[in-house]
Amino acid sequence: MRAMLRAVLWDVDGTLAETERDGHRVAFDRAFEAAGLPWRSDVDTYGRLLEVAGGYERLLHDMASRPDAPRDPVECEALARCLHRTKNEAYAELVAAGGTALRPGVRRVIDACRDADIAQAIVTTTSRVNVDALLSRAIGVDWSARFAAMVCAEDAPAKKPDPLAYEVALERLALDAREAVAIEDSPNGLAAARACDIAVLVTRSVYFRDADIAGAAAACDDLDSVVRGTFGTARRIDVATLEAIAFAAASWPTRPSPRTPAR
Ligand code: XBP
Ligand code: MG
Repeated sequence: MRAMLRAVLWDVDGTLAETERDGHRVAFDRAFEAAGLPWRSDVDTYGRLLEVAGGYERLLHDMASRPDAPRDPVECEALARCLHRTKNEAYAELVAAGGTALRPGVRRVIDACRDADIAQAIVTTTSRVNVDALLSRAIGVDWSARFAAMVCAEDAPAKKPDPLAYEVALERLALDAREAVAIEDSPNGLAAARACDIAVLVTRSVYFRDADIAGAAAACDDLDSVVRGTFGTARRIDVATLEAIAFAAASWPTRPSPRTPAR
């Protein structure tokens, strides 16, 4: 079956920029400090928490093991909401100050896809305001003109590895899974896209350098690096490489849709 690449679906955190290590982690610490809390996350500790997708959910998970966090669930959730809000404000300040540059090759591939008339979408568990803060700074105020669809936490409250965000993206783009390639950095993101039968290129971020990425169609250290996959090997990611990834993945057996009960 000949696959035609019609869309590239971009994860945000870890894929476009190292926003987890340099953005959200630092912003959480600033929120803790502003609230007079002694909690801090060093790079490794925060990395372990990334197993939980969603900043609010991650914070609640972290608070569950902190002896000085409120024990009452209502109090705990109220504090987490307040800290998460402050974290997002601090995140906006950090990215506006240029603390989270795009990863190598990201801008080049976004522009190449635009020039080749390949649709692009944002598919992320972070909220819209955070995507806007990051891309306004990294690309410019007109950044959203490059994207045909944007699926954020507000659009898909069930977070990766739940496939909802990718389901919504395919629906909004009116595309079949085999017409898209997702670019992801994390096992949760990979699982979400694969559950929809979308071919995934993994660009390994600092936190997931050694993660298990079984099921990925191809992988690279960043988009300017050598990429290897079922299609073969290429010097770096460009439109031809993305097309080759989609083409090779099209011969894989189709997976049942996650929302379609198995017969
Ligand atoms: C990664 C996430 C996000 C961020 C924090 O999203 O799990 O939750 O860590 O953002 P993705 P919020 O890799 O899908 O881009 O605090 O807004 O949740
Ligand atoms: Mg990610």
